[in-house]
Amino acid sequence: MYLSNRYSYSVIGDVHGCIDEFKLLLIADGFKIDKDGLIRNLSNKSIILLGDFVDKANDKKLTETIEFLYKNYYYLNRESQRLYLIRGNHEEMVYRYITNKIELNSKTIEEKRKYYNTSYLLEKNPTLKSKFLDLYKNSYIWLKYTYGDNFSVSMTHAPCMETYLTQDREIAHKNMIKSASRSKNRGVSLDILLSYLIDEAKDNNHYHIFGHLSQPNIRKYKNKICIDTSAIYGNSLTSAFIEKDKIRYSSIPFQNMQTPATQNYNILFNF
Ligand SMILES: [Mn+2]
Repeated sequence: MYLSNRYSYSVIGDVHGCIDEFKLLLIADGFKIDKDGLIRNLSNKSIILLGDFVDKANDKKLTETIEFLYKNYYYLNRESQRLYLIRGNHEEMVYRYITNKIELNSKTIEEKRKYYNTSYLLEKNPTLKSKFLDLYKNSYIWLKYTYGDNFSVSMTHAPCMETYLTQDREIAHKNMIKSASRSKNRGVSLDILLSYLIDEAKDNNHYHIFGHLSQPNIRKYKNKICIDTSAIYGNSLTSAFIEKDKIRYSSIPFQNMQTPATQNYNILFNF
């Protein structure tokens, strides 16, 4: 979906239930949150979530995140669309589990337990489940912003090959939602696993911003930018703010309002 450049955009990386950091990041980007939890002070600013707002966090924080997004989705988009959701692999898998699109066997039950804890929360809370399903159905696979001939930003949850980027075939959608699995390629460096990112990177201002890869900081090589800075792993939540033909970044450190998840970083553009 193509975005109007009459607005500026706060593009936010993988939230994974980090609702406290998410609200602080919105405030850092000039928004206000009123006592009813509604996002205010928009002027010409819009918000884009890059996907993976569910899983890894605890039930309380996941509930708060879904409620906050749902409420603001309908509040902010009442006249024109100002809050956009891009679909991440976690939304996709939770959707498939809670709508019985995954055949349950010992392997899929183990994966559900290990990676997709939001599924259990939604299965015991039908109201929250219907809100999640509504947000899921309203999510985009890709968004693209253009400003003049020499500046654009394509946004997807996962990094992907250029042949798939902003394409609307099923295989392209799959690749924009999830890249090669790190858990299935343990010990392989990301720069080898995703070598196409380095091969296809260009020194121009046609950027691809993505999340998904949980990094220790913003990772940038030429026009390829990863803004998943591992909030739920105790690091920080990052936004890329796009205004005209400029991008600036803000980060909010993990606030210790919940137990962080653990992982080892496998660093992208590690050269
Ligand atoms: Mn992801």
